[in-house]
Amino acid sequence: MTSEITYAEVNFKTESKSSGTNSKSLSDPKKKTSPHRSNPSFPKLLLTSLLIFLLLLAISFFIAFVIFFQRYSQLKEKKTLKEPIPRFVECEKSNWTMGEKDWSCCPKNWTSFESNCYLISTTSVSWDKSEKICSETGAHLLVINTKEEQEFIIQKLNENYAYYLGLSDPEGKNQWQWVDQTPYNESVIFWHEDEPNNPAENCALLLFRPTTKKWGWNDIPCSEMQYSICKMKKIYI
Ligand code: MMA
Ligand code: CA
Repeated sequence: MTSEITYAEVNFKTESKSSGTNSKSLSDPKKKTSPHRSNPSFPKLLLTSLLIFLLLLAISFFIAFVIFFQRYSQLKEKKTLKEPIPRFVECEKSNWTMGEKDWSCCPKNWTSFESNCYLISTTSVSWDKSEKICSETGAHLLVINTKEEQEFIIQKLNENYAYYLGLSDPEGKNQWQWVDQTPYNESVIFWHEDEPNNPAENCALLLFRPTTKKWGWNDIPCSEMQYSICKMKKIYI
C-alpha cells in the first residue's frame, strides 16, 4: 500500500518537472528567433533537465524493482507455506517401481504402511485445529480405507487415549464425509456399537472401549481436545 502511494508521488513529480521543462523549451525557440542569438543558459538548462529526467527515471526503476522484488518474495513464501517439502525424510528401496523412482520416503519419525506415511500426534487440540496442523505438513487427518490399515494403526496407539480421524458430519444429518473426498463407504466403517449416536457430535475419533475390548469409532463434539493421526502419501524419488 505505502509503496504504491510513493510510486504515485514520483509520477506526479515527474509530470510537474517535465511540464516545467516543456514550458522552458517552448520559450527557448522564441529566443532563438529573437535578435539576441546567443543564450549561454540554454544548453545548461537542457543538460540539467536531462539529468533530472534521468535521475527520476532511475528512481522510478529502483522503486519498481523494489516493489517487484517484495511481491516476488511474498509469492515464494506463500508457495513454501502451502506445499512444504519435509526437511528430513527416510527412504527405503521399493520392491516395485514407480517408473524410474524406486525409493519411497516418509518424513522422519513418521511410520509407513503400504503407500502412506502416518504421524500419531500426542498434542490435544480441536478437530479443526488438528486437521490444520496435518495440512500444514502436506498431510490430512487419517482417512481409513481398509480394515488392514485400521489394524496396522491401532497397534501403534495407546488404549488410554482417543485419536481424531479425518471424518466429520458438518450438518449433523448423519452425512459423514472424509476430509480427502474419499466416498463414505458403508462397507469400510468401524463404528463402536450404538455409534454414531448424537447429531450434536459431528467429528469422529478412534478409541479403545474396555467394555468390548475393541478399537472403534465414536462421534464427539468437534471442539473436544483430543490426540490425532495425520496421513500422507509416500514420496517417491
Ligand atoms: C459419551 C460420549 C459420546 C458417546 C457416549 C457413549 C456420554 O457421552 O463419548 O460421544 O456416544 O459416551 O456412551
Ligand atoms: Ca457419540
